[in-house]
Amino acid sequence: MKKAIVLGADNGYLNKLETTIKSVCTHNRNLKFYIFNDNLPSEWFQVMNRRLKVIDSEIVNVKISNHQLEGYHLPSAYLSYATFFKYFIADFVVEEEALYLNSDIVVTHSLDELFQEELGDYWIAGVRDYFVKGYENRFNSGMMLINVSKWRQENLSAKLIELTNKHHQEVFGDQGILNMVFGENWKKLDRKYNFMVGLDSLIHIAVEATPEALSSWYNSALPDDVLPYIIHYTGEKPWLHMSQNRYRDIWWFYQGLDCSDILLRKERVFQTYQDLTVIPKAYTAIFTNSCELEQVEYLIENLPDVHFSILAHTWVASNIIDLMRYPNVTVYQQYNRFSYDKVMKKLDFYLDINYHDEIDDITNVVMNMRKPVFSFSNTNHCNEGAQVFSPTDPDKMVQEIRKYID
Ligand SMILES: [Mn+2]
Repeated sequence: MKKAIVLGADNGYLNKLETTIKSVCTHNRNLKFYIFNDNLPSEWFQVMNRRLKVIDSEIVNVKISNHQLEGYHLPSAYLSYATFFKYFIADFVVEEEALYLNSDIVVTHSLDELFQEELGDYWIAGVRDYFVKGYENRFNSGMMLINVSKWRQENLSAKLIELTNKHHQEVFGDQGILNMVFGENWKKLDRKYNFMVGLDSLIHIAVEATPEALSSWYNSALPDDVLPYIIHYTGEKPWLHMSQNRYRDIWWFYQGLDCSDILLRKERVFQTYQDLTVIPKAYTAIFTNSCELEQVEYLIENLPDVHFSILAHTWVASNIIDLMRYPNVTVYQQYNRFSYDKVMKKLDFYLDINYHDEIDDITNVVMNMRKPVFSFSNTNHCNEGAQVFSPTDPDKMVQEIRKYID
């Protein structure tokens, strides 16, 4: 039997929806997608159906245009009324169980194991929201393995609409209502089935921001050895240019895959996002609290095979953001621990070229890693150990860096 997968979306989310579908199809076949919507074009369904046939799969257009969902209060700006489409699952899905996925999710693994979970009398199987105190008993409604027969028998959609009419102002959207109805009667799954990264950039607001609390959350939020099977980009979305949540590159990997690569199961040339892009020859970084960086554009343009990461504790000025017009630049404003670790793990050399103070004792950290530091005489923060150049002769620095990386 085909695995039923339910997604809901509005037209503005079409390319996100496709990314989720492509990720599922990369690791699974024999699928039946139900797409709940009120404005997706029929042509899209025809094209998708033709493509999906190759992997014994199909897509169903569940059109629900007569609804009052748009009138419901949403707890945050990045949510769409489409999130309420999941209420109607049992009215349209004919299978006994179905996997519901938000469109800000990618699947990185076979779903066989998940579909083998016994649902018994549970309403759903899911993963609890957040990894911090106070949320232990609530599930996140972005991924649910749904007991469709039970939902149908109990005429759940009518119940949910009634409750939402009453409570939508005071609860956390559909998730609040579903938790209200299901109470404790949901099966807890391992978090690898709905690995949420929204707190990566919000944790300093969500918990008391002492260094101890942050570092204990950081350790508890790391995945357990394996890449999570289902990654959920709660909070900041990976398709926004400055968002910092983890696994951005994984979303972009699936976004960048050709349908034919997936469907025809071509010899997989592409395994990671890096395969789809240019792999840098070396990685460097600049930590700064100032928007003045000596000769930065000269260095970026003359070292096109070096990837530059610019990190700041603060919001950054527009002249720094605009450096992202170069493909070899990433800017992290208000950088978090995950970004710091990601950058430092790859670092080949450091550029001490920022004006004003040094932050995070960074040149010492880099020297302790036994990586070279390149400085200009007017920005040098090191007493010794750095290779210092004149700001009027940046080419000399470029040549020395070339010698080091070539
Ligand atoms: Mn979501």
